[in-house]
Order: sequence, then C-alpha cells, then structure tokens
Amino acid sequence: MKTTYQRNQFLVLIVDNEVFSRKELRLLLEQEEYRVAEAKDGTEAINVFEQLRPELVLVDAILPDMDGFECCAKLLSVDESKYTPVLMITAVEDTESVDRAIEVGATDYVTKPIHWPGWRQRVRRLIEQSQLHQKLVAANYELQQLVTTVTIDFLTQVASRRRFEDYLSFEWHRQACSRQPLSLILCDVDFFKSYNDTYGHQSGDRCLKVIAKAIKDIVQRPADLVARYGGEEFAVILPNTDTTEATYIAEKICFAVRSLVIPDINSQVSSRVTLSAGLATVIPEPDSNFEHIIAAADKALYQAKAAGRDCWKHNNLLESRFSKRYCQK
Ligand code: GH3
Ligand code: MG
Ligand code: MG
Repeated sequence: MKTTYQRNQFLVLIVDNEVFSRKELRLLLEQEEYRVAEAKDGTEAINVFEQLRPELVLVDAILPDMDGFECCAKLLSVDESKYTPVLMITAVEDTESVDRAIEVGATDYVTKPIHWPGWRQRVRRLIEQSQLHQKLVAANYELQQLVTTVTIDFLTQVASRRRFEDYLSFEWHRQACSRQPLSLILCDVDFFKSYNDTYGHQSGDRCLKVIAKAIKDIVQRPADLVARYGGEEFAVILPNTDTTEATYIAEKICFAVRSLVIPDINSQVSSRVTLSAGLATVIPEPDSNFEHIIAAADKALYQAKAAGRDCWKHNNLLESRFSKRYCQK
C-alpha cells in the first residue's frame, strides 16, 4: 500500500497490478490534487478500502488474485454507506467486460489506454455525485430525527400530543366520509401528584413509562394510536370502533394498570397505582370538528374521577346523539 496526502482533498484508491499503470494514474490524479492510495491486488484493495474509506475506487479488470469484477463486488459488499463509486478499467471494445462491470455493481467504466480528459471528467463527476448522495443521506437522517422528535413522546415513546392531534383530525375526516364510528379514550393516572410527592419525580417518570407500555400492549390494531395527551394523561384513538369494542378496551386498560401492581401507599382509592378513563364514540358529522370527541371523552373522564376513580365512564349523551344514526344504517 502506498499513500500520499494533500490538503483537504478526496482520496482515490487505484487497484492495479501493473506498477507503471498505477504510477501514471497517480501522477495524473495528483495533478488534480486528489489524494491517492494504491493496491496491487484485490485482497490488498479490500484492506485499504476498509482502513481508508476512499471517496472513489478505480479497479482494473485484470488482477492477479481475483479478477476486478469479483474485487468490485467484494468492495461494494463491505461498503456500509453503499455509495462509494467504483470505476472499472476495462480493455477497449471489450463489451463483455463492460456488461460484467455493470452487473457486479460498478458505477461506471473507463477503457485503457488512459485517455485522461475523458477519465478526468468521470472521476470528478462520480466524486461529486457521491458527495451529493452522502449529503442527502445525512439530511434525510436529520429530517427523520426531527420527525421522530416531533411525533414521539420522549419519555414514554408513545405518540406525542402533536401526532395525536394530526391523527385525530385525519381519522375524524376519514370516518366522516365512510360513516364509520370513531372512538376516543382519555386516560388519567389517579392521584399522580401525590405519587410524585411520595416516591419522587424519577419514580413518577418510570411509572408513566410502564403505564404507557401497558396501554400500548393492549391497543394493537395498526390503525389505533396511543399518545401522551398531557403530563399523566394518555389518549387512545380507535378508528372503526364502536361503543362495545371501545368499552372493552377501556376496561382492559384499567385492569392492566391495576395489574401492574405499582405500590402507592398514599392513593385514596387503592394500595397500587390506578387510572381513570373516559371514552366517547362518534360517527363524525361532515364539516364538524374533532374537538367534539375530545370534549365528550373529557367529560366522561371527569365522571369517572367523580365516581371514585379506578374506573371508566362512557359519554352517553354524545353516544345517543350520534349512535341513533349509526343504528339506523
Ligand atoms: P387526579 O386523580 O385527579 O388525576 O389527581 P392527580 O394528582 O393525578 O392530578 P393533578 O393534575 O393534580 O396532578 C398531576 C400530576 O402529574 C402533577 C405532575 O407533577 C405530574 N406529572 C405530570 N407530568 C409528569 C411527568 O412527566 N413526570 C412525572 N413524574 N410527573 C408528572
Ligand atoms: Mg391530569
Ligand atoms: Mg391524574
């Protein structure tokens, strides 16, 4: 392996067993201020590639230990970014080699003898494309991170309030068009202020994480969404779900939280952490607002709290208003 370094420049790996060819190419590339590394066969090429991660690899089709095509395939298989361009060097008019180069995944090919003006353009273009691709991958990753930050609640890893509102709005309009019922359950951990006061905020955080997971384990249909609605409040959106199904889910959630058996010596209703739930089911009216179902579920939650907590209530007012239409269908 032979390597030269120049300022702030891209590294090109030349893989060729002919010393003269390597030397000639090195000179031409260095004139363009590329850094250059050399490998005399396929095995060395893979080692150098793994160590130095060049921006471009030039591989001669004829190598002593493996042919250039096999070398190219192996280089691409160890390339984690999957976007280091490989330029195959083939003999002139050798269409079979050109076809093989493309088959094994080479980005492009050049033909010997070296015609530098043409090679120069390809080297530059491939490096530019590769850089652009890497920038796009990095930007896309950052965007994904940002989307995750906005849509996932950091503490509990369920959907965020923002995602909840977007999704409820979407499902509200969808169910209005299809005339199908939409259910919403609002859950609120009982006496959670007192829990924090008794066990500390950190324990409170751990408790919220465990409760979020328990709710998520119950709500499993792909279209359902569990979100953190507020501090110790969770919301469950259940599209295409009627009252009977939604009450069954609400009952299961209350039971699951009780079954976690998280001790709470200062709770006024139990020796363990409990939650109350309010649910509402509705067939949305076209041109109406999803705030209706939130207000209805909130009212039911208030009733569950007033009824002694550790239970669920359904907002019957809303149900009778909307379910008449549903039943007539
Ligand atoms: P209720 O049974 O009426 O719901 O009583 P409560 O004490 O649960 O209700 P309240 O609204 O008085 O208190 C909610 C508590 O939830 C207060 C707040 O410190 C706690 N809380 C909210 N968000 C978090 C959080 O992210 N972590 C922890 N540990 N506590 C939180
Ligand atoms: Mg609350
Ligand atoms: Mg509470």
